[in-house]
Amino acid sequence: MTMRRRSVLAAGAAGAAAVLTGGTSAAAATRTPATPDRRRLASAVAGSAWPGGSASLRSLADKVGLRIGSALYPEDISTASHSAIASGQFDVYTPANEMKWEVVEPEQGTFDWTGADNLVNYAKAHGAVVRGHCLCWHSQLPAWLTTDVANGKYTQAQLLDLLEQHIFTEMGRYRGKIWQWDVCNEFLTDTSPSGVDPNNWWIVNAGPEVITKAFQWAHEADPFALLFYNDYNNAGEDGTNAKFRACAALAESLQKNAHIDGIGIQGHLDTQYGWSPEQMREDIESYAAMGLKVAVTEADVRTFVNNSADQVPTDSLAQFAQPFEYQEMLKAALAVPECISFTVWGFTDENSWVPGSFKGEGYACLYDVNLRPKAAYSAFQSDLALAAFGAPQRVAGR
Ligand code: 9MR
Repeated sequence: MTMRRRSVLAAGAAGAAAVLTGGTSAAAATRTPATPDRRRLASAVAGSAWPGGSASLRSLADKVGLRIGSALYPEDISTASHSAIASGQFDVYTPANEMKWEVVEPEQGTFDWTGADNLVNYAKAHGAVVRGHCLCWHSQLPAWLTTDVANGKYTQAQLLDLLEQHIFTEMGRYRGKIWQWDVCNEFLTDTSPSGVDPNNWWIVNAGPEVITKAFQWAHEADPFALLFYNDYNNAGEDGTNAKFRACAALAESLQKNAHIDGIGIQGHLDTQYGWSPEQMREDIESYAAMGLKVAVTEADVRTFVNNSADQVPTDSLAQFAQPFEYQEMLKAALAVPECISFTVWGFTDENSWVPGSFKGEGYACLYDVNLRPKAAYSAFQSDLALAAFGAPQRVAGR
């Protein structure tokens, strides 16, 4: 099954290469699709679906039922030049920060839904859907909560009550309007073997049942939303694949004791580290074999740059490695029909989180600091155009 899927994609690529080069080699000729397909492919190459053409990523991805998305910062909605890209290229949006607890409830009992509402309305206005992010995470919690917990104000049971309330309030507000929710985020250790981190803020303060309870409450709060567990290094990024195993074990227990629909693979890559695209595809297939859907949720590929304003790679090879790693992630996603969406964590280097978090690094997005599409964007365009000729249709997302 696996091999068949790969060879279909490879055949599509070979066919395209044959068209581009005139298709003279014997090897290319034997792998070229039958005449009608070849005509369709040739017209895609000649037409707007090819690099330099104008076909949007969302229109190309739509042909195989894949939703292609981006995390959005408020300026991506409010600035015309950003919004043209957000709405033109992507059809699933994740609020980079606007649905996090510290933003929606800055003071206990005082809510600010401005950013979250803006994003949900923006998605509706542009024929897109929303990935809600994220309900239960150790980071970006409101200061009133972390201070009160540090001062011993709440028992474990009271803290669980607060989380339950938070989940029902936020999911209730957007009930029926969110396609996928990241319910729990980043609970697993970066060790081998990996497992739920006993030192995680939630595990320490609310107890080990917190993950199961969060998923139970989330399913009750919005039975229409697809519920995801989201993490990094859970699909081929760490050499041992230990976090994948821990993630699969956690999902299995949630399938038994609560409700989970899918696994979010963040996909934050860095060209200085090794990474296995084959392992990523196999891991996605394994999640799918468990009956789970998969979403690539926060893809970006960073590298060392001259400075954070211009973000020009310092190693000329990085200009090839960066788009290549993006492409390999996209191909792994396209190979498995249970992978229903592919989201990048911001589309432009101009407001990417990378330079602020990784000293000396940047160039992580599909567009540069001046909103010009980079090689990775063109690679996505051509891979998605080719996918229409070989990648399997996505399974239906609810
Ligand atoms: O993009 C977000 C950035 O603006 C925040 O400063 C940062 C704080 O941790 O969170 C970023 O988003 C994170 C996401 O919510 C979870 N996975 C890692 C992302 C990058 O840090």
